[in-house]
Amino acid sequence: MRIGLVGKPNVGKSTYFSAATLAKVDIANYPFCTIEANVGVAFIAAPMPCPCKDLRERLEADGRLEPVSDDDPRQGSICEPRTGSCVGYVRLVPTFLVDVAGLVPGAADGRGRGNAFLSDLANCDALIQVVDAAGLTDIEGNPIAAVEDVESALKEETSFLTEELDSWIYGILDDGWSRGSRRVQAEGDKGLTTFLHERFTGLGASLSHVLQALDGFRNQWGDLDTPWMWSEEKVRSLALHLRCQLFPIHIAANKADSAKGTPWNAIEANGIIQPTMADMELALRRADSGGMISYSPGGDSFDIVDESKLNPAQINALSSMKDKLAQSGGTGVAELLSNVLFNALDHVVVYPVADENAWKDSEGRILPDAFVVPNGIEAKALAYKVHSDLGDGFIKAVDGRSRRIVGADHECSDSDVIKIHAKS
Ligand SMILES: Nc1nc2c(ncn2[C@@H]2O[C@H](COP(=O)(O)OP(=O)(O)OP(=O)(O)O)[C@@H](O)[C@H]2O)c(=O)[nH]1
Ligand SMILES: [Mg+2]
Repeated sequence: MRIGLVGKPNVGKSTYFSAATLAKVDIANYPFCTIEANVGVAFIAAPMPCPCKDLRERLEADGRLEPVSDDDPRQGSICEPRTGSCVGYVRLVPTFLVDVAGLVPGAADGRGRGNAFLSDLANCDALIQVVDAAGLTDIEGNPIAAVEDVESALKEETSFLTEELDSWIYGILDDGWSRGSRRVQAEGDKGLTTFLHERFTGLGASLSHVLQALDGFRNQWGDLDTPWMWSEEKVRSLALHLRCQLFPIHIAANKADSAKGTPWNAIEANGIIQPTMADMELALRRADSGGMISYSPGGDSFDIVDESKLNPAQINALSSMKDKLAQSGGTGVAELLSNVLFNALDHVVVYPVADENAWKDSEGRILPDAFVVPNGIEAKALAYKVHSDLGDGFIKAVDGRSRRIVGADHECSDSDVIKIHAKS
């Protein structure tokens, strides 16, 4: 999974990116050979407790494991994650985050980084547009004063990105339109569906994206009838419906700590809108990895490890952050990523194992892998994600919780533990 951060200059994209990808050293051993400069790995808490919680309960009940001790640094977790970490059964799973620079007017016409910018966006599974909800600076770098002005600036900013995407998609559509409409003449509605699907696979379009976009379009315009006669307005509207499917845009209303009121309520988006405080998240994560405080991303509070080691300025800064955090219920940074990944994209976490009883891999490690996959993924498709050999040789799978044998089309759900049997 790849989530792109986009927005005009100075809104806090890089701050958000650093905060979200700043992992404690002990969890940052993700094995990527090459990773582009603006790509990082964010560790996100799985929505359900790690299955090592159930495993521990089972082992304790059998008298094979002592109950958790008060001073257990892992607060009961007994899994051995190959990537990420697990403390108190909160399993952290990796996702790619991309800081996509270069949102300037006219990208669709090749201005700025132009098509390079747009294809960066197309490579992402979801987009988060970071906006400056405090109105600290306008396009020229001047502060915006009135709340209504911030509201209209936010509306302008968000519609600016969607309009850029709309014109880009319109360009692609317009380019092949005569061929597309000929296919409708020859093959009917089905022709248009196939044409759109082919035309936009490069941008990640699935058949269901296209069908849903056409549904929305039909609701607005009625039957598809004679596309070769359509006005530019009508083709542009189809582009808009496609964009809503291909690029749902979630909004990080950043700098919420300095915002007057809740100007983000004025924004309309076909995605999640979440107030965020990226620089506070960055400060808290740094203080946490420096051992000054103990803070879990997404938390609404933190503990100071040893107050006697801090100077008065540090204590002041921390206590003011603590107040703001309590008021807002968290910085919103981790929460937004988690909502995008698990709610908007409807993904779940599945744990493949080699031993369905002990929930270990072939080397005896407990629940080493946590895969982020589409909800309801079939067992065989999961096998392919683990290894192509496992997919090719797929025989059957075993549900590690019920110990039931299941077939290739068994749909996996959140927090499943799955053993895959394959011919070797
Ligand atoms: N008050 C406040 N300031 C923030 C917040 N997040 C970031 N900033 C500040 O906003 C300024 C710009 O942050 P960057 O992360 O560099 O912004 P950017 O969007 O990456 O900017 P470009 O790379 O120039 O496009 C910095 O001074 C940050 O400290 C926040 O949540 N609250
Ligand atoms: Mg930046």
